[in-house]
Amino acid sequence: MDGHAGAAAAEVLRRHGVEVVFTLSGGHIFPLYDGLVPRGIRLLDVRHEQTAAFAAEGWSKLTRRTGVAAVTAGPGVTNTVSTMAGASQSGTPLLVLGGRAPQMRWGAGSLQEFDHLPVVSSVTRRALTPLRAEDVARDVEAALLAAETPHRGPAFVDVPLDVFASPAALPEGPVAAPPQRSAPDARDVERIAALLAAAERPVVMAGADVYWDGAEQALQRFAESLHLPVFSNGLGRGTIPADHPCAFSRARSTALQSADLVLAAGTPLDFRLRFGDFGAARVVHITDTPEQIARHAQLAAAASGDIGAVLDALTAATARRSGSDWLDTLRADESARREREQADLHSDATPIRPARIYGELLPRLQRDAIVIGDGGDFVSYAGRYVDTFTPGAFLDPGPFGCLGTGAGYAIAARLAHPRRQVVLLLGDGAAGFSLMDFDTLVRHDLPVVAICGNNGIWGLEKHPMQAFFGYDVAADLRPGTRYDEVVRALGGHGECVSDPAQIGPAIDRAFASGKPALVNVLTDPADAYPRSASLV
Ligand SMILES: Cc1ncc(C[n+]2csc(CCOP(=O)(O)OP(=O)(O)O)c2C)c(N)n1
Ligand SMILES: [Mg+2]
Repeated sequence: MDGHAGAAAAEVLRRHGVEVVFTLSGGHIFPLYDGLVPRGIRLLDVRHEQTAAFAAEGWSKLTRRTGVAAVTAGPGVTNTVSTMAGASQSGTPLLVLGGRAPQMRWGAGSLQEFDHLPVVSSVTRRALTPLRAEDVARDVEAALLAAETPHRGPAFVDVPLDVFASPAALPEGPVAAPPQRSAPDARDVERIAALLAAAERPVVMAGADVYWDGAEQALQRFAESLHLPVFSNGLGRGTIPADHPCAFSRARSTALQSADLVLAAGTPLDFRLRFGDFGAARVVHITDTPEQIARHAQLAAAASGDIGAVLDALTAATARRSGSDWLDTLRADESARREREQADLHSDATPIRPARIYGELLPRLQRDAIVIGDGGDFVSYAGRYVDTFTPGAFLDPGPFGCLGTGAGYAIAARLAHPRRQVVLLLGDGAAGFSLMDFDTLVRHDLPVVAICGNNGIWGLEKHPMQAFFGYDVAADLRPGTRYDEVVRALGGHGECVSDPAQIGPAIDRAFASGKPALVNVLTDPADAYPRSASLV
């Protein structure tokens, strides 16, 4: 059967290069399936809609193209709301297609009848319900464009079942594309160039939008030509390879303490960046759209536009700086801090310290390995220790911080990059959100290696609650739970480790198994990630 609105929607996806749609079945979206199958667009079916949505979001983050999830009416859609909220905060293009109860009986109480738009409107850039079959293709394309137009984000379309199944012509003619980006304002560029030329201790913070704008080469030219130290966060990691002479990570606090200029490119000035307050340092904000420029911070200057174009303009406009003393100072600090990590990375303590897991994992990681973090403290250690050398290779949940991204992101990573290592770092608490979707990894033959830092607690909550209140509640999990046996029962490979010397061999066996694998490492619940105490 073809020629219905489901086929028209599928044809829009095909014309926009969509290769895979992440889904969990429901009758309301059968017409869409029926349109996707003959077009060769893969349907990757999961065990929970949150995984479908996280997989689509992960696909976007890995490929810089819009990921698509299709979910059924009512609960199928509401199960994707957290993902849309996260994608809207992190500016990740995402299209969620929802089923919807039939329009002809709207209000009469059909199964799963629910008006999604009021719920999803605040977490999407565009949310549409086409009520005529001939409008479905137009609305799906409009949603895709809204998702892809900077600053990007999620978009949503739900189609009533009777509309989806009604006859509709296939879209024809030119495929719509997001609007051209405007060049940065020349006066903004000049002002920032003057600040840069005058700065003695400038610091660059590179965030996700450097990646989204494909500005990694421009960033490196900028850093090299002006001798600028670059730190990165979130998806900005890897935009400058960790071993680049201008790339730093451990020296961050030293750099921010002594900096006289902080130039944040493509990242919000949020909690990860001290809300844009760096003491005496002047602050410059470079964003992909004017709306992203921080209103809460005191800025010395700002510029917006295609981030690669802004950085290239700054490289051209800024008088040459020598500045290598500053780089040398930071390099010495960076190296000393890396040296001091060695003891923890090789600690023989039992119970196992989480850092030891990284001491074993890092030498086993290939340069372009994709590392995914889903958890609390265990993933904070990943953020500290894992060096990223290629763009789009370190996935964290972003500033929204939603637990449960793990299996979805891992599914997307294995699909997007079939030949690269995919390592999923899971807290034991986080594991509970998505472990059942190891079934999806097994059914679709998507081998990834998960390492579960199993401390038997919600560590990132337990330790701070102790620190603030002197006791804790609702923060304990069962010690030693065999998450590895869960994965085995689902058809994957499982390892359980409590001896530090066995971590490395277990990781090796997990990679060699060629199956979705989980290495369950029982770690010390007393080990708390050292962070400054603050509830805000
Ligand atoms: C969906 C969701 N629920 C709750 C939280 C709050 N939260 C953040 S970290 C964390 C603890 C995570 O525990 P675990 O995954 O075991 O990692 P650990 O800190 O123990 O290493 C919790 C509950 C959250 N960020 N997201
Ligand atoms: Mg835990």
